[in-house]
Amino acid sequence: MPGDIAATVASFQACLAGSRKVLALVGAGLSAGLGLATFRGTGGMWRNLPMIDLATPEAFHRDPGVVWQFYSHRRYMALQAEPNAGHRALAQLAQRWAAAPVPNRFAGTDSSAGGSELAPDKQFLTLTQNVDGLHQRAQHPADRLVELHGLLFTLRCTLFMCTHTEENNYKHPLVPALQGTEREFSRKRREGDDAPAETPTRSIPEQDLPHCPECGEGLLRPGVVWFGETLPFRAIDKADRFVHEGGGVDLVLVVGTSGTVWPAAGYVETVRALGGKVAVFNPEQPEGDYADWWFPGSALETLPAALARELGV
Ligand code: BV8
Repeated sequence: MPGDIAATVASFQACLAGSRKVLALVGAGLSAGLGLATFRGTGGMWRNLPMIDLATPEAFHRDPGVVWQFYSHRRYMALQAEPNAGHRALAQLAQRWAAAPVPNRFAGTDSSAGGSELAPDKQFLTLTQNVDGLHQRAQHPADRLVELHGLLFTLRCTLFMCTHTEENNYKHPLVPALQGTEREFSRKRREGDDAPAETPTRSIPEQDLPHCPECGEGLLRPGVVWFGETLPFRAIDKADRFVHEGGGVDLVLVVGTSGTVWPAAGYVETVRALGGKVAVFNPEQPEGDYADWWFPGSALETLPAALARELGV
């Protein structure tokens, strides 16, 4: 490891070891390379449709069939993927810190402090923007994971009066009409390639789309947060309390995210404004000077390497 990288890792690891409260904000880049497109990596396109235009209530209202083909494809790809070393490293940190109270930093300075009594546990929380379910499959403790934008495998009824929600629905295809969403052909015809230039989206009649088994009437939708929709209150509340209560966050790990989507991106700024340090795990160099450490390369390699000492590996 070249000297400057070794020094970067060593100073990061010293900060991590001395931290009581660490936050991770995770984006699509952590799952990149698992066949799961990032929102910007493929030019933010899916079958020549801008992803950001598909992840909206308006798109679903306009043509639920196209939106369901988009999400059925992503469900399928997420099911084909396996958690990587980056997912596992975060899960291991969350597991390890759950049982790792820190020695009272002020032990011995005040007899009433009880000397060797332990300060509150070291606290760790992952805020993920990813909806692919790979953190959970990496055994990330659920009480230290906040899915800011929901999950592909949660389904919700869209009928106003119906509250039907189902979690962990991994069925593929959800309905026969969504058969064929498994494969995504390249958008550009390669020389001599007989694959279609792109897989045209089909027009699917609404009655053939997933419907609510409870009310029998409502169309089901993916249980994700679309652009223009508010994040789940419980997610925001848990994230806000972690950042604002019980002492500031000492260090935030910014993993595989462009930091372009709000309010998720705002947590990094808040931690920094409250005096926390920032470590970025991304091939793209962070703009400006907000990062105290930058680990270029793929997070599935850089993150486990940076956490190795704390994980005792
Ligand atoms: C809301 C689920 C109230 C669906 C997603 C200010 C405050 C509040 C809201 C806004 C605001 N400004 C604008 C808004 C509106 C909007 C927004 O942020 N728009 C953006 C485009 C400007 N926010 C909202 O609508 C949110 N709702 O706040 O409600 C409200 C509403 C309207 C107006 C005001 C207030 C809801 C946002 C949630 C949207 N749902 N996902 C689905 O997945 O289909 S967002 C979706 O896109 C992802 O979840 C993710 O959050 C985002 C993509 O971001 P990234 O994960 O960072 O992925 P990206 O491709 O961008 O970057 C990948 C990065 O990885 C890159 O940096 C790349 O270099 C790096 N990388 C690549 N390979 C690797 C790697 N890194 C490491 N290793 C590698 N191998």
